[in-house]
Amino acid sequence: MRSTPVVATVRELRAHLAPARKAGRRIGLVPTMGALHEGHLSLVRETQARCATTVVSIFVNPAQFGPNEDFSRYPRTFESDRKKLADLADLIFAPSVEEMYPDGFATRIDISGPATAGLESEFRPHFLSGVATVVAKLLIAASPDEAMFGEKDYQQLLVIRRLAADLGLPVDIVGGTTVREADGLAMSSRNAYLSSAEREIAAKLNVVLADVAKQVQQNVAIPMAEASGREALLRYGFTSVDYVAVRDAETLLPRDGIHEPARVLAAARVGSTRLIDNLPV
Ligand code: PAJ
Repeated sequence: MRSTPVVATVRELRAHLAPARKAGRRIGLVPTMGALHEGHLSLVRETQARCATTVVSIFVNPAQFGPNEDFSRYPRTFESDRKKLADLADLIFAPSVEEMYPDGFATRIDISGPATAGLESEFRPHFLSGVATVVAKLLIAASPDEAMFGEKDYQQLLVIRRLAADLGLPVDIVGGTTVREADGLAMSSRNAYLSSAEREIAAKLNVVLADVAKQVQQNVAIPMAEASGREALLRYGFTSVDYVAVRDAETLLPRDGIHEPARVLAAARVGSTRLIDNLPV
């Protein structure tokens, strides 16, 4: 097994990538916060299939966590992440907080408009601008030809597409399908927080989303389908529901017609663990 080299500074990252860039070989980046699971690895495999050089970044980004969120207890499993990436990635970029946010750091990227209207923005006001800020920094640091993000975090994916388009970043933003456990639960680093009783409840999230999607296909009015999804989650034992929403799949606005593709998205808590998921309608 070939272990993947690790760099911790932007300077080393650029030095490592310089030969590939000079030779015109395609570079792909997969940004992650570590605690890698099959969902992350599927993005790495897909990137590897298209690119000559695949970089995986591992950085638990403080800017995207709210003051009462799980930044300090977020799982950090670097050694096992590194093993999972052996033979799979060509380079790991694992910067420190000081490398990404040195003393005096004062820039924050704020994205307004439909992609950030409601949903995660309403319940995690720091989140999307924290993501946009770090992803912009990662894209500038690695200057990849493409970067891959999961549909699991659907609003995040749309915001990153907006960011790249608005800043004119010369990078293809590629979406990857959600990888699920056998019972349909979307893989997530946060699933590690769940007790076995909570884990059973969590598996209902995608079941409820599929049911809401089916109702919409059968022309049930959207507010009714959303309300029934919310009630179903509470009935199955979710502690609280932030949202169950049917939105336009491209703008994330409430749909004004029935013909545009739609997406059903939800965020709910089991105990103190917040889970999100989404499905196409
Ligand atoms: P993280 O939650 O570690 O996820 C890294 C990437 O893996 C994201 O693009 C996410 O959408 C994708 N991913 C997570 N679970 C997945 C699954 N079950 N199937 C497919 N892809 C999945 O998302 C972040 O980190 C951060 O916000 C980040 C983009 C790295 C910025 O800090």
